[in-house]
Amino acid sequence: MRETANLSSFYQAMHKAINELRKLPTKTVTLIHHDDCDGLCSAAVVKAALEREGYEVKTFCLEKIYPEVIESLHKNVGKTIFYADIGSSHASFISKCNAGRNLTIILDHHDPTPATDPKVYDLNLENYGFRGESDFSGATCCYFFAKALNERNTDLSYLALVGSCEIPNGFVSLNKAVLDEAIENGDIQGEGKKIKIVKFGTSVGSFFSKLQILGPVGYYEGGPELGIKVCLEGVNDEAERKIAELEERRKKANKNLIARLYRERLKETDHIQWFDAGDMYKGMGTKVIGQFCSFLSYQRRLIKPNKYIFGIVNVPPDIPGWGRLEKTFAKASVRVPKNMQTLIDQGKMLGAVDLLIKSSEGFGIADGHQYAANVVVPTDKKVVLIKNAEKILSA
Ligand SMILES: [Mn+2]
Repeated sequence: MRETANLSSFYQAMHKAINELRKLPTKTVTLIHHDDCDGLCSAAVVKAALEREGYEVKTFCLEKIYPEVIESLHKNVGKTIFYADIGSSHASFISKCNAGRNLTIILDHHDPTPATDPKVYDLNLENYGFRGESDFSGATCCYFFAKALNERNTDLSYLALVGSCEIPNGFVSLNKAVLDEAIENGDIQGEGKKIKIVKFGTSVGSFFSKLQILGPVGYYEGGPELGIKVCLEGVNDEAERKIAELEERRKKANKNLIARLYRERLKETDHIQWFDAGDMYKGMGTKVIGQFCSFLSYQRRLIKPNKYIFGIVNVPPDIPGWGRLEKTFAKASVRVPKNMQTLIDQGKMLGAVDLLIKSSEGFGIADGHQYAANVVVPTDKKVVLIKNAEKILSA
């Protein structure tokens, strides 16, 4: 019963963090969260759970862990900071920035680095023997926190399931347990892909798709805030209109980019196929490039099945709710075509996130999973990144 043992040490750590939270006099919490559907669901779960306990929650949506942003958030003392569906990959860096100053609770499923500050609790279930690629999402992890905080919070289970739709293998392991529980409690109804959120009367899948547009595409225009509201209250007319408008804009940009790639083809090295979209997604969150690369990985007439896909886009310098970044950045998203995934699992090829961490060492902020990852680098390091990656893969 290895899993049981791991889960019990997870809950031990969870309760330790919650005890510390309850001991603190401050009732204000900063909640940093990711911008995609899972990030919005994660934020909604934590926000609702904390507000029910009388906390005031300020949400702050981040696409990436920008070092200067993290440094500024942790330089104060005595604050309570949550990270939802983001943060684990940089738990070491966050620990360094925090240096014992603020209670920091990370609820995430991305590949973790060790948290080295005792005030930083990384409650990622990857640290307890589960896989963030298949067994649980950020929202699932947040849901476990909500339930540990107060067992009445089981009504939020639907959000764990909506967030978990980003995991391609369906609901297994921890997610399967959440699904069973949600059905038993009557919060979710139905079977397979058609499962429904009872209180909203919408399918989990369509709810996921809408939030997957609202947060990432609408990042620079209040999409995340609206998205969290939608998570808790359902999709209203305002949200419906916004989603349609954002989707239209993205579709147009995708279409232009696909046409361009058919015309110019992707650039290639021995192990990499890549393109630079520049400002083609201007105004939209940079997550869209990852979503485009995922789509591209299935376009057999455009891509080689045996090379890593790199898609690059410019990052707007302004972080909503924070300010302007010092440098200008570009983001590279990496996707791995289907038949390379088995090779990665067998250890015969480097996983996407490992590749990006190595090839951007010293100048990039990389994170993600083994089949899908991204990195933000200073604009003038785009070419260096590709060169480094090729060098690593040729070695
Ligand atoms: Mn996630």
